[in-house]
Amino acid sequence: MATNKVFLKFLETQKICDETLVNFIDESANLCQPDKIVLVDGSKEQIEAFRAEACATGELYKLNQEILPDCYYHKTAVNDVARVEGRTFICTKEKSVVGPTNNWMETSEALALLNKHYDGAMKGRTMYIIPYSMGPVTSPYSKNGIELSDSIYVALNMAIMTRVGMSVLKNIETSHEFVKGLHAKADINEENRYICHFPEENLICSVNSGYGGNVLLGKKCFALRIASYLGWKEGWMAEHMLILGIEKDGVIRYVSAAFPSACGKTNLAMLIPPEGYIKDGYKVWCVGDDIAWLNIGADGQLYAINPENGFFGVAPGTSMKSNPNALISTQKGTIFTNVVLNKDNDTVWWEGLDKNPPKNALDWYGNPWNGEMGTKGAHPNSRFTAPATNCPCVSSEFEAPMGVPISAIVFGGRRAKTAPLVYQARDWNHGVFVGATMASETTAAAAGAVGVIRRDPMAMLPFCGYNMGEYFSHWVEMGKKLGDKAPKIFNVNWFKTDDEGNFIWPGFGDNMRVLDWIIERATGKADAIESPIGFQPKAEDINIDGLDISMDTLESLLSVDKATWAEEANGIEEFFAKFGDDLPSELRAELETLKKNVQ
Ligand code: OXD
Ligand code: MN
Repeated sequence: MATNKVFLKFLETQKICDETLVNFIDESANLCQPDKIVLVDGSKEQIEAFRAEACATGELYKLNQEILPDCYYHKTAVNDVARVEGRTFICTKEKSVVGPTNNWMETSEALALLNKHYDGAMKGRTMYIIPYSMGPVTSPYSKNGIELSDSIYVALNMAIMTRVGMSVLKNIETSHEFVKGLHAKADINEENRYICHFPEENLICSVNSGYGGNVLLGKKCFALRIASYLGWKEGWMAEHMLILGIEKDGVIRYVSAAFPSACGKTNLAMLIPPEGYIKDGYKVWCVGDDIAWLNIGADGQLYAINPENGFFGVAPGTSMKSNPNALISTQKGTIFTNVVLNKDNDTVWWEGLDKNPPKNALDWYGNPWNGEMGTKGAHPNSRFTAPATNCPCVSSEFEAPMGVPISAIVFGGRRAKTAPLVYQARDWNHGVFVGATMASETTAAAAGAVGVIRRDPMAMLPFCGYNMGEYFSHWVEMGKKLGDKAPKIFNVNWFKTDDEGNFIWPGFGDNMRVLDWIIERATGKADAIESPIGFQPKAEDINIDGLDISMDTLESLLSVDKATWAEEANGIEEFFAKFGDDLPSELRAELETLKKNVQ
């Protein structure tokens, strides 16, 4: 490909010398043909200038700086409001690498297709070079990325969600290691929208979208899909997990937890313990709300870092009641996307924030709106992009280069009847089975049949960058390496319902009561009873002081019905059949044990 002398000169003046990087920028610029290239240096001055420019073009709207300092509002195209799993591909030379749960495209075919859409896509636009680090810049577990994007919104969001700037560029110049990402908004045509991952080439390509999950390439694309592949090759794990620390008697123990979407991960990560617990000195510290990179440390224990630097949270339902720490996190330096814009005072609103919707507002389409119109003002997937350091309970270990030691891994789903409030896997391999068989049932709130089970192993179904059969084997292998230092594995279900369909467990801060038992078990202090599906607490070991829950109700929350679990085992068998010979024998053996135990 011909080189573009003007851009190459620019790279020279910026001291960008790494050959792969120079070629990547040069080739991308020649293909997309931007008018201008700007290097994102992460400085305050540059961020300010970007904000002003984005406001001038209407891409951002400056909110009330007295109430919401450094906060801005953005609206996406109406056809571009969520991740698009159907248009998300893992591209490899051989199909077998991606397994039965991913969309696949052959590498050269995908590149040819993408090149057609990138051709001239940045004409008249600016291409931003965004050097970013997933994880603290000084951590040996962190990884570098370069995103080339023609969206100033992407540049500003990446500067919140990741560590962006010259220190990352310096790292790349010495390590020569980075993941390439190319994003062009093009004309936001959903028929030509592609989110493609090339784990064998360390490359991510996104075109025809401006929505966060599709274009903030550090998040799902790199930190989960590419990173899970890298972890498989390099002996670590990239997981869709929150990380939290529980402080008790001055000691902090860390838990990582995986839940499918809409199961309250951000709420759990920032939980405020019940009053009695606070009096007893308990505190919860948030290390991360979405992604954990797990490495085995020099002492043989499992350590977690959060590769992100911010929260890309769902706004609707976030309130002072459901998650005060998340709401407080959004009160400065935040970009709000597709929420309601209150025209009376230039603030924002969304369903579930409070009971006072604005009287004179614009809904997420940009149309005049007030709370009495009977329509939703904010898109259900409207978001806030907030700096993690805003969070009142952010962990002091948030920047720790070696991460935090994990005592327990928790899996969970939304099950109306099957799964009890909590149980512990008998050992690591059983825990892998528990994670691999994770599922959520559809609720009446969503269109379609109620109670349909969607299996979502380790909450990674849309995010695993390779064959999930191999992914399960990788989990088994990690357990062998960890040996008796492996964290204990648990399953929770906050969503059991009574016969009228009401949730029995209060959830939110009261989930602390279950985490408390988990930590006691993980540190060998609490008792348990053996049930057909694993270890369970004695009812008296779950503290229900101050709760309006009887001992009988608690017993029913903890109960395991063998007939229901026999059906569950059949469902698991059907799901496992997808993986054929790629399913590790250890998981087959666990299924046989379950079948025997629930006979
Ligand atoms: C998700 C998210 O979709 O975190 O899981 O945005
Ligand atoms: Mn997520």
